[in-house]
Amino acid sequence: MTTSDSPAVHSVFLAGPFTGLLSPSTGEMPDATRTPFAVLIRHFEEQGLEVHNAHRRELWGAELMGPDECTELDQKEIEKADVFVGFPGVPASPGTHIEIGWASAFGKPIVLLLEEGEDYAFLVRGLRSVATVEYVHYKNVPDALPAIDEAVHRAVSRQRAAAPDA
Ligand code: 5HM
Repeated sequence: MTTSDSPAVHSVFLAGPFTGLLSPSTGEMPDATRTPFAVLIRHFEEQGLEVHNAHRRELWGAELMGPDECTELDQKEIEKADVFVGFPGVPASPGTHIEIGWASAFGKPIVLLLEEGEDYAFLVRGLRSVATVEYVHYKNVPDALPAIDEAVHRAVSRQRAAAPDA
C-alpha cells in the first residue's frame, strides 16, 4: 500500500474480539461476526498487504490455539507488523486490550476502530496521549474502509516522522 504522499506499508496485524464471539454450540464465530474481519482482510490484501489475523489463522474458532501458543505468536506478529489495527470490542475484548498495550509499547502506529455510540475504556480513549493512535468511529466496516485507509496512512506517517529510524 503506497501512494505518492504516503509511506509504504507492507504488513498489518488485525485484532479484535474472539473468545466472546464463539458460539457455545459450534465453538466457531457465527458468520455475521466474521464479516468485519473478512472484509478488512480482503481489503488490505487487495492492496498487497500481508495480514496477520488470529481469527482467520485459527479458522474462526474451529482450530483454536492454546493460550501459550497464540500469545507468543501474536506478540511476535505485532512486533513485526508495520501497523496495528484493532477493534477493542463491545463488550471489551480482554486479549485485544493486551495486544493494544503491546503495540503501543513496541511504538507501532495504531488504528482503533470504535463503534459509534459505544463507550470505551479511558485507557483506550486516552492512548493517543502516549502513543501514535488514530481513531475511526464507524457504523459499519464496509462504509468505513476509506476512513480506515486514511487513518492507517496518517498513523504510519506520524509514527515515522516521530521516529524516522525505528
Ligand atoms: O480475549 P479475546 O479472545 O477477545 O482476545 C482476542 C485477541 O486475542 C485477538 O485479537 C487475537 O489476536 C488473540 N487471540 C488469539 O490469537 C485470542 C484467542 C482466544 O480465543 C486465540 N488466539 N485463540
